[in-house]
Amino acid sequence: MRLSQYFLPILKENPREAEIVSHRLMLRAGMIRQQAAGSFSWLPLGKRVLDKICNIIREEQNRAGALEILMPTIQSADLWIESGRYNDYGAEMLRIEDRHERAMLFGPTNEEMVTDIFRAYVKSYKDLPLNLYHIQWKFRDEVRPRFGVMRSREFLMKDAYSFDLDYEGARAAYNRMFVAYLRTFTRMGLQAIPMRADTGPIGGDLSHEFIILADTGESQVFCHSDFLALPIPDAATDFGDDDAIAGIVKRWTTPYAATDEMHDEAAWQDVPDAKRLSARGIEVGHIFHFGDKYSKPLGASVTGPDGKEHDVSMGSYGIGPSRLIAAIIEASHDENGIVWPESVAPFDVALINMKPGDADCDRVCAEIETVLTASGKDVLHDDTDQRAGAKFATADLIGLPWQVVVGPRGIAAGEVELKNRKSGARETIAIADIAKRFGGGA
Ligand code: P5A
Repeated sequence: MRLSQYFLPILKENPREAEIVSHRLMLRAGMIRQQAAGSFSWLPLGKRVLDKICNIIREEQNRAGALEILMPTIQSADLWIESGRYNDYGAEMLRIEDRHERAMLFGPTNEEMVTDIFRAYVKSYKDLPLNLYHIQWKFRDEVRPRFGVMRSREFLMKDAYSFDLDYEGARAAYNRMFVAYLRTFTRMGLQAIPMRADTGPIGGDLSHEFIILADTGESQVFCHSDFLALPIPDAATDFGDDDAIAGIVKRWTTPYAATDEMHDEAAWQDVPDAKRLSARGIEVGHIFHFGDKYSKPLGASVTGPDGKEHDVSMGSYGIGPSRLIAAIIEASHDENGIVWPESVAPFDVALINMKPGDADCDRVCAEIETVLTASGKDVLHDDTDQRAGAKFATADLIGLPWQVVVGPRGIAAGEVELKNRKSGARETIAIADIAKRFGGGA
């Protein structure tokens, strides 16, 4: 992609409204634009990151056996009246009336709607377990939308919903999502700690929040430092083996970890002083088991092996992809800008032409772009006539993992400069070796 043909509205000044670094950098790097309080447009660079995040989430949901669907954003109030949540949900729900004066709402979550899908089709325990998820926009009229996409009113959510015959099955489904979450966040370069959490308006008796430790986090959290060294389940994890999955969850729930609301001072005192981590945290995922809270009022039951009707046992499992982007930036930036982990970077390489218009520079840049693209790398080729300093500042700000700098002097020696954004390390490399260096052919 040539920068001269791209849409990257970089801001030179620090936007005054941004209180935390991720919000400031997302605005400055031209990733998002605020449209109203807590509502944002995603510009090309931001949209690329959002898509990468969603793809990682999707791969791990699918690996754990969940099936992707897509439900509408606008819901009828009827289902919420049936479940009993229509009044309980309160002012956070955006209520809408259509032209026939029917009560509608912009979905803050989808437990009711997915239970309605389930009850329409599934009648036998033989069709279980089932886990359906979607990645869809939600609206919550937050009292205090703030910190950009971290706490917005309209935000993206991956929400999965599991259906099982009994508690044992539901617990296995909960465990599968728990393990899928450990893999998901690790793949994004994050260290997420599962913590016992309050269930709030979703309800139920078992819930974990997945927390990224960061000074700008909104919640106070308490955990054992052993979490930082626990091994992450690998890609070969067998999600069909309930006992193995339960073993991983046991390991990840044994050391002490709790959010403020669930904090138990007595248990905390049992953690050795040197192992206590009391910090601020960002909630990037939240999973719930709530049994028959929705299946009972909505009549979602199946015939069991005993020939009797059973209200299915359910759970729901959320991740905030839009909030995740802010969390990743909070965890990975420096004074010059964002430092993207490779797995979620909008492009892999910033290719910087130091002298556009110079025939050799233009030719070598075009060749490198072709070669890198052929080896599967996404390249943002800065062919603009900005000053060198401005080009470097932009490349650092948008935080692509690699910068390839092409100038006339280097070309004369058959070389270009390669800079790693994270370490700052620079090396000169023969133009002929570029493809090999990035994992492509000779
Ligand atoms: C679980 C899936 C639920 O809504 N129902 C379906 C359950 N859980 S939750 O904890 O309320 O939200 C899930 C995740 O969504 C993100 N999130 C937000 N992101 C940005 N702005 C917001 N205002 C916001 N609210 C929730 C979080 O990542 C949360 O873990």
